[in-house]
Amino acid sequence: DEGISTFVLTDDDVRALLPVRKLKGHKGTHGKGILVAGSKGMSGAAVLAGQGALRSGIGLLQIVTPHGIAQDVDARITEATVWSASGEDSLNEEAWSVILKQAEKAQALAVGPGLAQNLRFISVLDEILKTISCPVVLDADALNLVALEAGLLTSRNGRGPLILTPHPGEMARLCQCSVDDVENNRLDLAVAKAVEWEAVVVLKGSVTIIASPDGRAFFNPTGNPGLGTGGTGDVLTGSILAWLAQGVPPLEAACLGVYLHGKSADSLASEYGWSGFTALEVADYLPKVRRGLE
Ligand code: NPW
Ligand code: AMP
Ligand code: MG
Repeated sequence: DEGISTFVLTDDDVRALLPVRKLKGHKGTHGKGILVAGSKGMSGAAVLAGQGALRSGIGLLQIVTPHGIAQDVDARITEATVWSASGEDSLNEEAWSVILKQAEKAQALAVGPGLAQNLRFISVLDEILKTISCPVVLDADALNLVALEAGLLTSRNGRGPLILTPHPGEMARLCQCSVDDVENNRLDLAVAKAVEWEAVVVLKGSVTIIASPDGRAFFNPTGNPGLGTGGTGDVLTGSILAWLAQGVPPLEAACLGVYLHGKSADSLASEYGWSGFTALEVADYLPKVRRGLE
């Protein structure tokens, strides 16, 4: 559209964004990220986001998840540390103390995959938006909860950088419109909301749009319908968390995460076609596509 500067991401763009590892780099220098995710029946979302982060090279991953599933998540994701926080089936407002304590020592925070919609968690989201200074990614149920509380995104007094990763259904809830309204107006809506919310908006779908709060938009050419299967969005959230933790700036971390996630699915599709590969496989393939770009 007129007035909106648009770009199509390329291999060369993305190669230039990849962080370079130092010979003496260690897990501390590779960045610590906090993932707030999971609830009863959706512990898999925490595991998938966690694998997305680990396969994107995060130094240290700490998962905050409710008491009722913490043991399960801990057992299924060997490399992460797991913090059991307040709430039996889903996190409640008392989880804030654990999140704040962990976030003080982290480079990035991601909230939402499989979180469920416990209304008592809304106050925690408010605190996160107002007090956390590191970059924050909101996805899935964090977006659904934010959508229930008008003004949460616009009253945050610009703390840390914010990245939102809605699929069209979540974007419709955030904008209080229909999925058709979103799909018929993807570019304008993504950019308008990125500017309004002062956030990077990753509007997912068959051509994901990464909209910057400065009014630019980036189209992602990678990915295929094989990604239309449960858990792939959770993997993307973990991957973006990892790039942020490694010091990639917010807009660039979103572009890098989206592009490599799609390219991983494209590599899997060359073997399997457009169906039947899984979200976990998309995560597991990420280092190979990254390596292919270097
Ligand atoms: P429709 O049907 O077109 O009107 P929800 P969710 C729309 C967790 N997960 N293009 C579509 O609307 C997540 O992390 C846990 C167009 C559809 O009905 C969340 O916390 C897993 N429309 C929670 O589950 C694995 C699209 O949105 C609706 C669209 C709920 O998340 C799975 C569905 O969205 C899952 O990741 C598109 N491309 N995409 C686990 N293993 O633990 C979506 N829509 O109601 O927000 O449900 O995305 O499944
Ligand atoms: P979620 O709905 O949160 O699990 O996210 C789904 C992921 O799959 C997002 O990264 C979407 O961009 C991607 N995706 C879904 N359908 C397609 C499609 N037809 N083509 C490319 N990517 C897709
Ligand atoms: Mg999702």
